[in-house]
Amino acid sequence: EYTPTLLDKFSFGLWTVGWQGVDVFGPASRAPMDPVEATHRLAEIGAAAVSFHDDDLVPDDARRQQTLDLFGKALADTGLRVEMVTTNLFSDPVFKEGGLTANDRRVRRYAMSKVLRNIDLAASLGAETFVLWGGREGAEHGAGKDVGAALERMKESLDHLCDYVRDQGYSMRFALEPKPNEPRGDILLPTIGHALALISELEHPEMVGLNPEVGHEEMAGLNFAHGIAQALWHGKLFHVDLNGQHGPRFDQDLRFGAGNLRGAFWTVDALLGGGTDRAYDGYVHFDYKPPRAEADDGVWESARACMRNYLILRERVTAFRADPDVKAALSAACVDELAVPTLGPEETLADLRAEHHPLDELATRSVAMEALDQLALEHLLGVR
Ligand code: GLT
Ligand code: MN
Ligand code: MN
Ligand code: MN
Repeated sequence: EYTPTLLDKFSFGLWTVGWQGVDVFGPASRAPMDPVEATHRLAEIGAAAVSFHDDDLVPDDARRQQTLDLFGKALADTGLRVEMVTTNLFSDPVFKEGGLTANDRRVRRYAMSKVLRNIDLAASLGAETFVLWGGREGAEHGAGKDVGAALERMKESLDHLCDYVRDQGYSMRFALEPKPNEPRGDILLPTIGHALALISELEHPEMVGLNPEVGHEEMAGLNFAHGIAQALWHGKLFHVDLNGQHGPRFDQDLRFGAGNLRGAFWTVDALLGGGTDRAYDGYVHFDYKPPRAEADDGVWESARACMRNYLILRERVTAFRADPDVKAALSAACVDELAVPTLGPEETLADLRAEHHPLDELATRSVAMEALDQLALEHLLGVR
């Protein structure tokens, strides 16, 4: 039990298990990992798919075709798919002041060309989701960035990219990944809500959705389960990055389940629809970093643990939702009633203004939420 199957649709970025442990205070603590080896190991432990940045897989242009041939063979040998691809617009110092929204127009033109080239690669490998994480799209200073102009350039880029995908006939959608800060002091499109608002300004909003990451929302003190529930409601949860985080501090990228465990429980619940039919049906993608102190054994232990923790939490969440005591507690808390429109079909605003509102009763009523939450906690703790 808790053994992943292909139906679980688990996916990992090559950059996750491949992270060498470079951080702000020190160089790599682990040797580079060959993408072919990573693909085989991920298949062995039960992943269904992989994702990558251009720079993870084909950093070296001279060896590009050779690398792609070897990777293609690894995919064929293991049966893993490439479900998502993304472009690194953050490591190269040319992107130090941004990629698609750099003040310097030459940088923006290079960034676009890098994305376009990588979209072709993504399409050739059958990836249907293209993530855009704008880690360097932002600022450290007040007057250094015209935020409105930067958003215009982001819109311009996305409009062109959508046109390109349509013109090529690729079956591919874009997923924006919000993050509040790090590496820039302040990043544009810092949260799920900011990114959703930008999407509504695009020429092809149906082609652009989100790839929210647990830690990124929690760095901003936000409730990730609520964030993805809203994204689902908008039909915009195109992809997801699961990992762990301990509250507002640097981006920890812990394995899924570590850090805010209660948040992870509600995250899995939200992905399963939170008791509604608004469930997520895409790949369950882990974007975490095996801690720098670990050697190779710890890398694979943490990768296995991401999936295992997801499966354990899925079991707990499913048991919580199926528990008759929980169903009774949900109804005591009137959770279903929120689905009933405030105004009845035959009613007018005058009706509700004219009616008697029982304020004393409303002010003193029980909301019965503590009992409901305690049931959730007991399911999470494994005592029910
Ligand atoms: C980088 C970042 C992640 C993003 C990746 C996609 S890049 O590793 O920390 O959160 O998902 O570009
Ligand atoms: Mn168009
Ligand atoms: Mn992160
Ligand atoms: Mn991510």
